[in-house]
Amino acid sequence: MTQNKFAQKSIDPATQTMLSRAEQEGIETAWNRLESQDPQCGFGLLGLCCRNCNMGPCRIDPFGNGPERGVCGATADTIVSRNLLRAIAAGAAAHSDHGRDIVEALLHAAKGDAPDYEIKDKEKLLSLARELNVPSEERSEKEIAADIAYKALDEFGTRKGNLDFVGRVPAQRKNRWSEAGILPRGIDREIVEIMHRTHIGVDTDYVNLILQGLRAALSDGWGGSMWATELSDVLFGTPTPQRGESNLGVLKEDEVNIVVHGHEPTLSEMIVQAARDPQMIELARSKGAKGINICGMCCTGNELLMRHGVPVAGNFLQQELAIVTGAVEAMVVDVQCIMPSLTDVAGCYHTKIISTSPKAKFPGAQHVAFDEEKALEIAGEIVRSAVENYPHRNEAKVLIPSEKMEFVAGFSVEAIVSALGGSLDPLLDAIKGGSIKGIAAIVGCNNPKIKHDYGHVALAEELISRDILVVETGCAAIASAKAGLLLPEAAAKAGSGLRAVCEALQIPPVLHMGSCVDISRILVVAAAIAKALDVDISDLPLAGAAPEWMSEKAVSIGAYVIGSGVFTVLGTVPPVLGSSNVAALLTEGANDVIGATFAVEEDPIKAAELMENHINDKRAQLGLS
Ligand code: SF4
Ligand code: MSK
Repeated sequence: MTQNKFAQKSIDPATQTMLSRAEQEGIETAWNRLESQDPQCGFGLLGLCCRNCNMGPCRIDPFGNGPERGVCGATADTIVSRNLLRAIAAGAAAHSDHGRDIVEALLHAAKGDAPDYEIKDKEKLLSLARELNVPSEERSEKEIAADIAYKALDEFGTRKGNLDFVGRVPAQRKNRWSEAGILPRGIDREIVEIMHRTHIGVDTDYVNLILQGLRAALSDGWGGSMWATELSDVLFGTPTPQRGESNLGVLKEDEVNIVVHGHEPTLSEMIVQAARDPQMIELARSKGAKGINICGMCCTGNELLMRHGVPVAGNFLQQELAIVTGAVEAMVVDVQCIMPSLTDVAGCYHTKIISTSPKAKFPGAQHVAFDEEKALEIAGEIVRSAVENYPHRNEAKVLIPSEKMEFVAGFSVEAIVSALGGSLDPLLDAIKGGSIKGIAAIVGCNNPKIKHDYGHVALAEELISRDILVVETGCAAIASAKAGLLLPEAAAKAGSGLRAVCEALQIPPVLHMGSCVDISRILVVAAAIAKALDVDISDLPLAGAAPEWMSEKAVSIGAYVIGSGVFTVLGTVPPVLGSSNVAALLTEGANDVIGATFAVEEDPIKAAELMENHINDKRAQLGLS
């Protein structure tokens, strides 16, 4: 097998090495399974199949040679838009339920039921209290935190008319949402309403359906995700710039390797703490290991690296490959983006897959139920189980790729403001003066339909070379970390204007702003800049991209990003092409309603061109040279 074959699948040498190893060992990966699905269902790719009732399943013939309506009479427009909405509902539910878990953790901590958690960022707690009109004078932090947690819980089925954080958007944007009837009312309410309206015989008007999709997505971006971010900061600390290392080379040959994978920081924070316990380190030594190495994967990795500089072993498509190194004693998973195949891969090694959430169990995995009331004790049990597994490692099977790369991450809004000297003004001045043309957000997953990491890295490099500052989250940010773009030295790859700004501030040209839910941080920056200039977010020289997206969460993200007024380029085609009306609404018509649209472009260089053109148009409209 030539190395070349694997270079078609990923630009990352560590991934190429491990794909080759997996093939030698006869281990199936997502890439193999994608091939085995070929050709994928044409109706599914176009969004033209419906299973919403048992008169179906129905499908519409896109060429007009077969049925044009489902049994109930639903058209292609209805079926495509309903399918899209159900994806948004699932994505918004995933983010928002994560948010709810964080709210509940804060509430438990405030009530004294979760003694291992403390309020790390008191300043942020007080700032939220002011924003939300929670009294703080002569009250304990726990009392304030409990009130904030109750306010947050109210947001899920709110009776107040709209979400609290709608107060963060410029008036122009709020007015647009009101006029379009998409002001998000309550997080759960919008998701439930999608499920109602997409039931057989309810909403069949594709425009009306898509508007509800936008409203539900906004309740994710400005609700569920934003609460997850804000209260994670209160509980675990607001991120500040941290140095760390990324890629599979962070796994250690002579230490107990524990990979924490998924999304929620509640358990992984405790695992980091438990692994630092001298008694646990001593136990590891007694088993022949030199120490305990905690590494992150996907967004759990992002949460930990943002706050502790914990190394990150990889992004979504590397989860199976981490196990193929033969050097992982335990992969501890919570929720979201965990491949069901992990237990099969782990079955070929000594690796334990330990599931922890009652919401996500995996046949073949060991389940250790997480409980906030005994968080550190349970984390200790998990770490101990991994340590005791170390002697079962088969040295003959160990292959850890050498590749690892340093990064600087942890750019919360507060950290960016601090790097700028206390306000966003220097950034605004750089944008007004043209040394930075605009800001691009690159977010989202990996997808084996796109060469792994190529979509992210090529786009980021192209944008910075065009003097566009890049902000990233999720697996996109991990791709940039591995490629060395999260280092201040990467400014050498930027255009002269952006390079000068980065060098003056000692910041990378690509800023890692966190996990998937932390796209809310990007929304906050966008809203703050718009307010400072007294314009709508859609007037700003901003653009978004999801070059390798795959999850329903990414569908919700895309919808709330354009709903917030930011033009967004998708690198993989969403299943909407079965309805020319829906496709036209998303790529053109939406501009009249929300001032932003989607574009689809698989080639990252062409995507950068689209984004720069958009940014230049917005600059011209603002009268900037
Ligand atoms: Fe078919 Fe209509 Fe039922 Fe969908 S809702 S499966 S289109 S009959
Ligand atoms: S982990 S949703 S693969 S970014 Fe947030 Fe990565 Fe996408 Fe999951």
